Amino acid sequence: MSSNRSDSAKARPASGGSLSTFDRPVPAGVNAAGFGSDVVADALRATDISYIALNPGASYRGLHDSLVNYLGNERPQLLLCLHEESAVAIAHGYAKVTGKAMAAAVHSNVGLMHATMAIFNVWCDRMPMVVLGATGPVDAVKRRPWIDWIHTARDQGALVRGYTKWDDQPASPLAAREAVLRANWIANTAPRGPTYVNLDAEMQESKLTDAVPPIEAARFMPPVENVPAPGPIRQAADILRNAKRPVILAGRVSRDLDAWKSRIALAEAVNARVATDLKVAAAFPTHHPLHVGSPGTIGMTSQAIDAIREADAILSLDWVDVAGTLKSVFGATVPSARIVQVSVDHYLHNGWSMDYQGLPPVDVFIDCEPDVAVPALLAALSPQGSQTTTAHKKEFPKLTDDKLTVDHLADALRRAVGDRPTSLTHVSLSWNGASWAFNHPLDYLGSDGGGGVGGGPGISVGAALALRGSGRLPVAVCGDGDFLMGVTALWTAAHYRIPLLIVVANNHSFFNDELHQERMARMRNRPVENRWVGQRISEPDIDLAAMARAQGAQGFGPVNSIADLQPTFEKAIAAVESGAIAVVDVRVEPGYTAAMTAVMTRKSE
Ligand SMILES: Cc1ncc(C[n+]2csc(CCOP(=O)(O)OP(=O)(O)O)c2C)c(N)n1
Ligand SMILES: [Mg+2]
Repeated sequence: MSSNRSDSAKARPASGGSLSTFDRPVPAGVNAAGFGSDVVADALRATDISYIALNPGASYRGLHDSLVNYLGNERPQLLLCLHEESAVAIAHGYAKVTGKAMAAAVHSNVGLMHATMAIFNVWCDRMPMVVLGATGPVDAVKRRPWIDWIHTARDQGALVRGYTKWDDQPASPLAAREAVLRANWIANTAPRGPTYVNLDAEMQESKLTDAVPPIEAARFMPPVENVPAPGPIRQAADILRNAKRPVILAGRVSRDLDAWKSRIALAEAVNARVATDLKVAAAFPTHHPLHVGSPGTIGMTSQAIDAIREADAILSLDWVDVAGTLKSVFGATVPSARIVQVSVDHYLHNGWSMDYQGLPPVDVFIDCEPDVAVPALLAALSPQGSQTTTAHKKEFPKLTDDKLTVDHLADALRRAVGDRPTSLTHVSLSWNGASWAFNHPLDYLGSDGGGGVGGGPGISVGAALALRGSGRLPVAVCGDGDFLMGVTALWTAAHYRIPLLIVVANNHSFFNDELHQERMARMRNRPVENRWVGQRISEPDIDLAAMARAQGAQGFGPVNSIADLQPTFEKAIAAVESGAIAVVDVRVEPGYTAAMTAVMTRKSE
């Protein structure tokens, strides 16, 4: 396992920009910690957390005051959000770019309840985050009538304990300081994940009676450095060296460019074919000659399936679902290929959520992160130089249909973007992985992690925040259902001037579930024509561009014709480059890729 801090520093290509001119409080003249929550605020500053995305609440009014009037709303700075789900999603997107925890603050009980799905997304995506919560006074005598009682729970952390790495409800300011440092340390240490600190209102608001002894905070968040054991590295290198048809499943890896290059060098050294996945961020150049097929979210391309079927060795670099992938290729038969798994994910598995997936057969297990294992494997193989000479492929889907499809959307978007460095911060379920080339670890940031629809807009705002000043154009492609659930995250982007382009692949439907109804109908010999009932978002049509404008973004569309796509995207990109948030509503024909449709509509299962 590699270091939490040195890794995240390496993986942090963008400054995250500075929002320091926004929401400036008048100077309060406070220069010494006087209350419990001042100690918590000092601890948050010591963790180097830049921002706290929040929706406010009386349960943490003490901390809120400390952040504004004691720390002056800087390091960390508050980012107001209209919903707790977007507060957490914004911190999620920020972590996807930087590899480092941001914080989200949510009100007692109800705020945390709003936040839960987004926290689950963070957990499944293995992203670091510190979630700060609060509770009405634990001491019942101190509670205000009614409201403090409904907003106090005996064990609030139980709401999120199944999908956080650690939680605590510290009883004193010093214990709270320790909890904040520990929460940050645990969240940022691989396998990464969200942590939750619940701050008692009375503890926050209490006057300090004794001076707080200073501490050197960094000493309480030591970098965790693990190196792979030499034995498994040697065995894995032997397997790869002797394999005739090795396959690498490139899964959860960092945004570090050197690590990206190492993976290319490894694939080329053993002439391995490489599969990637849209569930996680870019892990390998999709147009490299060794990349098989194109990445998808559900269902693999036939080229990837064939490569895995023919493989005599499979190296999983923390692939999200090795067992499920093998099952989809071999059914119940256990493959004879030698399987090497590189992962630290097992340290996180618990009994609440099954996001750990099936148990795969593994011949050699390398207990560290892929970023550390790959250079070690390369060193053990000592390759004699690159074996690959073929040029990169430059193929994108052929456009035959005269109706406007998501492939047309992608084609026009690609042309409008041109050679600008671009980060896809999110893609819709209807996105075709073949329609975009990933050539850099920041070219694609992966999916929502937990399959929680509504995360796309917030995650994209957080990613765009982290990409400010990097010279990269943040572009999100959201489904209409996803956009509608998360649209108010745009207000935060507008308020803090975080430029971002969101393209809505608007098929007027929760289309994913139309396919599920189609499958049900097929299995039961009932009319598939009815699959749209209870799914279609029309009559009335929702004016998505107007919803964007209502949040302070620029709204474009609806775009109904193929010819209008590229010019509209060009205008929207110009708006983003002048500092705006732009949303383009594109009315697309419903449909998914052939691979995904095949998996979703087959008659069995
Ligand atoms: C919070 C949540 N509610 C419901 C679902 C079930 N669900 C999965 S995909 C989907 C449809 C999403 O619609 P949209 O974003 O428009 O994408 P489309 O399938 O239409 O391309 C739904 C409702 C979910 N995954 N998460
Ligand atoms: Mg839709």
